[in-house]
Amino acid sequence: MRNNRIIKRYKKNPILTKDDIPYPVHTVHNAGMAKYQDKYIMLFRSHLNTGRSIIGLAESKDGFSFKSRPEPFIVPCTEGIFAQYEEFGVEDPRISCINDEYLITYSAYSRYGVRIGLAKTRDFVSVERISLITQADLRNAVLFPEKYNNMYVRLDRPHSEISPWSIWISYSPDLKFWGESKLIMTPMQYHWDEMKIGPGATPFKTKKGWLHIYHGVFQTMAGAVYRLGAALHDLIDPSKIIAVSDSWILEPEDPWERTGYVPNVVFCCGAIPEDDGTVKIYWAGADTVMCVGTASIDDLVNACIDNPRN
Ligand code: M1P
Repeated sequence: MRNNRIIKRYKKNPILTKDDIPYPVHTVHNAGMAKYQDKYIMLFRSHLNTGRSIIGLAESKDGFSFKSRPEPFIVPCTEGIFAQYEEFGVEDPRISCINDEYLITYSAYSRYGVRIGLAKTRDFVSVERISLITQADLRNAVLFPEKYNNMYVRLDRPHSEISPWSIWISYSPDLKFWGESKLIMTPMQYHWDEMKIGPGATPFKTKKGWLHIYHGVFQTMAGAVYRLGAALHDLIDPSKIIAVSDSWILEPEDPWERTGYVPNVVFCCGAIPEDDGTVKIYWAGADTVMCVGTASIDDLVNACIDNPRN
């Protein structure tokens, strides 16, 4: 039965856990992904045993077997404006490569709420902060890896007491000033993502549109369940959504997805499309470990087009 799933789980999941990290951490999760030179780069979040988070880096030649660097890659800044807004930690990185520059969005937590920080690297050795690109309270920001009308394009998810928590799009000429924001996708009532949705992996190009893997949340009597879904955005205008798969594409099933730091969570911040028409999708199980699976890109596109929601 499991073989019929769109996403085929890697048999040796989980692929990275706290036991693989050479410094003390409590979790390894919510990792942004990129290909750099001949390697897969995983920027993963870890809770420290204070409950606050830092971001580490692991590398792989094959996309399945990862080795962590000896030191974390991004820790809360201790100087200037970033220090004020990263006091409680840095979380959930996503990576987008534009013109050989790897742009990293991450959640910056402080007593003032959660903002989105933006940093860049060219070599995954040094990293430079660019700007805090939102005010509080926004999370789950990811950049498209191409400009549209000469503007950088961002998806994110503001929190609000009023609307269901939805996905918005914004544009920037310089990565610092963002605007023209509008809501482009909402949760669907009495559906697997009815409580809230949020941007997930960096969108990737297919023949039929930008494929975006997002997360959706359903509230049950036993707590929230986080699943993954797929949405197809227009290639010319990414604010236009062509279709959203009516069904989820991944739900918590394995023991390390159903129990852990936060039970019943699969959460994705990165996916790597390959030349053979498949995509490696990386997700965290229960906010605790990292997992990987593969899918045919056509199957994901068809899940949106052949079985769309209204
Ligand atoms: O615990 C599941 C996830 O909860 C939050 O995601 P969202 O903002 O969509 O509810 C985040 O804290 C995320 O890091 C976490 O994995």
